[in-house]
Amino acid sequence: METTLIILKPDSLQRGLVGSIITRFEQKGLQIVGAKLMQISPELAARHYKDHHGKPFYEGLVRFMTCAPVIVLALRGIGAITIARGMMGATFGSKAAPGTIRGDFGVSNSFNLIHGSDGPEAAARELELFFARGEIVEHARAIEPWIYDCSGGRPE
Ligand code: 3AN
Repeated sequence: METTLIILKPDSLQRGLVGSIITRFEQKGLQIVGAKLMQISPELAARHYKDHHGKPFYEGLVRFMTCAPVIVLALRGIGAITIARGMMGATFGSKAAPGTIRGDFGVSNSFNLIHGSDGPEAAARELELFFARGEIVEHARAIEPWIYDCSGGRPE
């Protein structure tokens, strides 16, 4: 099982798309193990986007991410990181394929609705940045045996 960090960016909340986006992840079968509304501080944004520091879009990106509240989610499932990235679509709304979150809900390249960790190392680092100890609650889902085939002893 893998856990990934998802951020529903300020445009998702301002445009009232939170429910639609979370519904997609729920319907896919990913489990919500962390969720909170928060306003990202410039310091936290700088730590989160440290790899983009110095790039032409960096200042605008930090301004955007800190301008209004976001919702952060911890989503869990087998292959959750790759699955969530696929569901998000390409970085730019103008290029993202129909059927993806960015492809269906946005046209902007900067206001692209959602962030998702791009690998296991990033996921571990980002989950620690955004969730304090105890805020991620791993729990059994009654529906689990219908989400995964558990007949072989291991979920598949
Ligand atoms: P992704 O979120 O698809 O993994 P990254 O990690 O390449 O994309 O970029 C992080 C964020 O920086 C993107 N979500 C997007 O908001 C912003 N970004 C990346 N490249 C550009 C760009 N050329 N112009 C404006 N914003 C950008």
